[in-house]
Amino acid sequence: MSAPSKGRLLLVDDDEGLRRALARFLERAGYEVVVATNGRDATRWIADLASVDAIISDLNMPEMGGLELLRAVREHDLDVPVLLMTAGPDIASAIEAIDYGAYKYLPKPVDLDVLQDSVHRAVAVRKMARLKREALSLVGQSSVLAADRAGLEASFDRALRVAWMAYQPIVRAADGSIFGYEALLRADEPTLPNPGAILEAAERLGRMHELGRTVRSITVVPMARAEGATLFVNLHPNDLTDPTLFDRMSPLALMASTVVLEITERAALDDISDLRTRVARLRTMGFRLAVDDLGAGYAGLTTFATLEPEVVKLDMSLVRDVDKNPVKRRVIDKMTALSHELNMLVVAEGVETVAERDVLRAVGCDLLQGYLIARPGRPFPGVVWSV
Ligand code: G
Ligand code: MN
Repeated sequence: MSAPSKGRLLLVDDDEGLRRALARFLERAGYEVVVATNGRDATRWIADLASVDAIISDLNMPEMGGLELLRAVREHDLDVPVLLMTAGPDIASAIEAIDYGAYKYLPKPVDLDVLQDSVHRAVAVRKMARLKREALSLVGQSSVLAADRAGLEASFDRALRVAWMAYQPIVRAADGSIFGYEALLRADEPTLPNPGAILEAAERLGRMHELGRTVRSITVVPMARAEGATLFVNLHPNDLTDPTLFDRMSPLALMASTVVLEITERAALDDISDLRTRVARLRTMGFRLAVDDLGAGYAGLTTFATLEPEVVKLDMSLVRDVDKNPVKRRVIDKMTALSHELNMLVVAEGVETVAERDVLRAVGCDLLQGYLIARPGRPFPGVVWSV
């Protein structure tokens, strides 16, 4: 009897020779391999995806290619990792593949070491997703992250319908006067209880652009009332690939000179094609840019370096207890000085106490935002918020 399989892989390729060679290689590496000759053939497994740990598929195949297969798979299973192999990766298909949650692109000819490593990781991700759902159901939250597409789709649709924007003031550190407002997504949808859950749902469903469009369309209406104030709008890196963001006649674009687009330092910008061109175009349209959540978790500075932002927003984890923590104070002090050298405005986020505010003021932060000043709310009465 051989050792138990490391997992079941569905291998899809119309090239018989390659299919056999890869199957043999993966079987030797300890996996059970089932094969299909094209996307259509692979859909035999659709009803049984729970038993598949990862799919490795060619992109271009007769009858049904890899992207179409990916879409069909995602109708039924949001977790199973799909690795796409292609000889000529092009940007359009890569973007679509990412939108539909492809796990990885593998250039052909496939490097076997890379394949083995990617499959190993993919299967681990698959197992982690299963465990995460198990854990959620243990703590009685199984409904929060619907495992099936239909359920999540319904939650997401409801969230979009009831979405509204809360506005949190950003004030000048010097005198507390209003500089602007950050628009923050809210939706009273119990199965997606916070903006993070809505964002995760959008990612898993490949509906990021739809979410971004909704946010942008409902954001501007109330701001017409806030004369002279700057509007801070959060963008997900994925929004940068949405052509409607660059529409000069959109309501947001028409007020671009009073808008700062925030892009988080938490998510990687690496996958965005033509990033510099896109950023330059936003500037030509009159937008200013901010790096959001600076100092949070992630160590790199790609977003900062690439955007060369007009505004820097220090993450609240850095701000918290800055009055009690000399290391934090020194870091913020230096970040602020450096930002000023580069002509950037510094916003400290998540200010909760008077002691924090006093230190932030002392080290020269220009703008302050946080519960101490005001919670996000509906600041302009008389306006209809839900769209
Ligand atoms: O990632 P971003 O900085 O855009 O997120 C801002 C989030 O932080 C909002 O959801 C907002 O409600 C929350 N927030 C704003 N001010 C404070 C604060 O002072 N303390 C805490 N804990 N959260 C805050
Ligand atoms: Mn923000």
